[in-house]
Amino acid sequence: MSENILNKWRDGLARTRKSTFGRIASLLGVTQITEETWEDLEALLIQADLGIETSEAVMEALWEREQAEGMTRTDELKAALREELRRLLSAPPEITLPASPAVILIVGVNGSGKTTSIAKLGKRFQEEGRSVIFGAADTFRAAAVEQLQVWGARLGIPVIAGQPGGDPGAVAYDTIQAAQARGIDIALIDTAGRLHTRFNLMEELKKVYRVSGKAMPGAPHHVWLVMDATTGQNALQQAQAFKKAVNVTGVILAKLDSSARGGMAFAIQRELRLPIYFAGLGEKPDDLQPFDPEAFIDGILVGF
Ligand SMILES: Nc1nc2c(ncn2[C@@H]2O[C@H](COP(=O)(O)OP(=O)(O)OP(=O)(O)O)[C@@H](O)[C@H]2O)c(=O)[nH]1
Ligand SMILES: [Mg+2]
Repeated sequence: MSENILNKWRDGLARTRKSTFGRIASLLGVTQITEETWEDLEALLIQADLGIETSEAVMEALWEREQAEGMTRTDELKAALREELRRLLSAPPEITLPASPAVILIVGVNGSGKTTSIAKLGKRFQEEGRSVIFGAADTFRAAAVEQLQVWGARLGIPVIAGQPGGDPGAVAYDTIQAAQARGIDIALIDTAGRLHTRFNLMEELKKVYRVSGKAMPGAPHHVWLVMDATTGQNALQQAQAFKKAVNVTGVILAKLDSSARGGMAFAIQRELRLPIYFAGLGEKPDDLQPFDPEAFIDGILVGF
């Protein structure tokens, strides 16, 4: 990986590194491991947003290693922790584009970063030489359509929009048809933010999903859930609800740069069993980076 990209990860993860994981680094200096070390470490992992289950799994793995390897010093424990954390993360699979257009539906709660992530994805796909179309199926707010249109104009990406207050399923349908008619490679469909607990809105999302399949058998080919890294453990419950409603195939973990507790990435992989395709490391278009476990670990644990 280029030094430039590694630095982007380090900059983006500075808050997480300096707060929770920084405290872990100070805890695991060069002393003897005591009962207190274990207690403090578990509390800090939970604070870092690994979630209780994932924190416990890490602690168990470390206890076993303490026995098996006869660890007595905190610096040995620190090295073991880095390895165990790394083992929790996998690189995402290569993004398959099984049809033309490949249809990607973007979902998530309000304000998680969906529309911005779509713009960033559009730019990235274009730079890879693929043609892109945006579908503004967030018909809830007129400003939402405008936001996507502004990005579309800036990037030279066509935007299909419906009537304000109109049927989001119809916009998805029209977007897929337009993509087919124009021979476009990738259709990115934006949806309105919705709370996972709102029954009607989740039903509406299911409808957008079904209607996409009517416009083109097999669509949507991907459903990416945009998660806000600053939300904390609530985000896991939200994700479970979205998984139940539509076939979520992966996560975009946005706003890692705004979060002091980037440990959610571990819980997403271990508890939700979803790949993280991209991480949002800032607001600029090229701040959306393919998720890279090595760069992530390096970014949160510099000095380990
Ligand atoms: N720092 C930072 N800000 C981000 C990132 N992604 C999105 N944002 C900001 O988060 C805010 C909300 O982003 P949107 O893309 O509008 O979120 P949304 O999910 O489309 O919101 P709704 O459509 O209202 O549900 C904006 O101010 C974005 O600039 C990120 O990775 N880092
Ligand atoms: Mg939006």
